[in-house]
Amino acid sequence: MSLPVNDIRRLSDLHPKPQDINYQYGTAGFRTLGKVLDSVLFRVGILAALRSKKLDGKTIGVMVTASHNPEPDNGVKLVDPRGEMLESSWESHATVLANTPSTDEFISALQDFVKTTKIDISKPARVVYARDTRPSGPALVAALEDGLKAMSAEGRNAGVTTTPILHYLVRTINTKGSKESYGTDTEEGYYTKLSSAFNKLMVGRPPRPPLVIDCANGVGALAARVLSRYLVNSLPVELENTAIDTPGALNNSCGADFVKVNQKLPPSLTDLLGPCQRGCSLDGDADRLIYFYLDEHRQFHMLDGDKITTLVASFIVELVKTVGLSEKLKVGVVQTAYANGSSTKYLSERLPVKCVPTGVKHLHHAAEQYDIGVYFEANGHGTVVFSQPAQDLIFSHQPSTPTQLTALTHLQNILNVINQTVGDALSDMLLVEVVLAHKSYGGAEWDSLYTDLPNRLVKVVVPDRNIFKTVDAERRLVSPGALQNKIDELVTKYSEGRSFVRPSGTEDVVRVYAEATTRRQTDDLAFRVAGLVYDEAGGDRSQRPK
Ligand code: G16
Repeated sequence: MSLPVNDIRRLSDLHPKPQDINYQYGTAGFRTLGKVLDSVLFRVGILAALRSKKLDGKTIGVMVTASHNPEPDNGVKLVDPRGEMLESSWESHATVLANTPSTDEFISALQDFVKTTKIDISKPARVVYARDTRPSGPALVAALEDGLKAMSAEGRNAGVTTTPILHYLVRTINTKGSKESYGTDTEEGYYTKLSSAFNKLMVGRPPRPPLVIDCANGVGALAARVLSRYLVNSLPVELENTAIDTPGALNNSCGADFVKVNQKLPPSLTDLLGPCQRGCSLDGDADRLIYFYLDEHRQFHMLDGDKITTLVASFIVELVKTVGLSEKLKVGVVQTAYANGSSTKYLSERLPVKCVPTGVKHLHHAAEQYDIGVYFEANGHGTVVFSQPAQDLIFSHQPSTPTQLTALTHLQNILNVINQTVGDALSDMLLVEVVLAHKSYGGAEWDSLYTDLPNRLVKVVVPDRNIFKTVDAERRLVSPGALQNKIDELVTKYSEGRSFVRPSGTEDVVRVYAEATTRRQTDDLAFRVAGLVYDEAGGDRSQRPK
């Protein structure tokens, strides 16, 4: 059997590739302005069908979202059968196929690809897809559906939902009826699984003050609203920034990325959050989570992905120890270069810690090397993964004392609260709430585990970010030229100074991170490094960061 060339040609002609754009499957799939993604979505539909055929008809996921990016952006990412990110070797194929200029060249690239990858076209193709609330979403989904139609793939439209729910659906569909079954393959199955485990964990805990959830005016608002109905007796929540139909509102002065980068409350929450009250922000597709609280003087404190790692990893280690399984279940942590130096120091004194490049796909794979791997990027994107033997042990272990039995039951329920497929803001939020309730912590107690070094993230717009090449988990630059030496020299002038530079994989910018012992020094270091980056990349002098 060969590719349905006539159908592909007819439909591909409806989705021509713009001539002057070069697409790249980056940190989180293809991501750019929504209005230039039509051909990409059509081609991704075909690629998803081929990926499914290659994997013997397993269901592949496609999520249409640009997550934390501004509303005019959109994007698309593929999800592999266990709910994980697309295998990295296929990312370059995706980039090649998205960039072939004409329908004829696209078809010939497809034919080569099918041959070299040894794809059996006669196999079935199954794809489940969803989108976030962006206005460009419906047209992009229609283009994706044309790609599926061209391949006669079986498509399941999961509608408007969060990225993590789509990942959950992929895993549940593919494990249905097997001994690795992950739950019921519906949204309701997702809410029921997470909330029933959460509700069990909250039995007997004192009532919690309401949690304010900033939904970034995105799809998380819809999901949080549904989830809250399952939590009426366990967690009171107040949903804010839920204006999913207001043009321009998505991620605008709100959401997890805004809070993390600006290190302040979304202005819309200023009058809502009371002293000592905690809140959290989701991002545009609800896969990132940042917590915060106001102290008694109404001063803002952020609890980011590093703080979540510390809280969650410590709690899991404690439970494993109480159950008596410390020798058999090794807990480890994965971070990126963005992790605050204080968090890495605190964690490394207690647990194995690994540093990998940015992108949950890198963290996820590294975390899978542990029995229980806890990973969060500082930006709040992360989860906990349990190896299959670890899960089997947790569900088969026979406790010897009532205390062990209680801890084991908690561990089992925790496993079900966690969405192990990918970072999931709502699942992570429930996990954090469980730990806070069990430890009787408020924001201040949680925050006191270690003190963050002041840190600063700066974006630099340069003519070509691709000239920036990194090594050592993105902590060092090898290109351009002598820039790394200049950064090294600068950093020595700051007490506990650290800074690194990397090209973003989701925005057309270069990112600069800096930390030092004081806020002033940190800002100074960040802006000086940004200036070096700008000069080295040949930027226009008048736009140089100050
Ligand atoms: C995506 C990735 C994250 C990454 C972030 C920023 O998040 O899934 O792992 O940290 O982009 O990446 P970069 O610095 O390369 O732009 P999201 O929430 O936007 O999908």
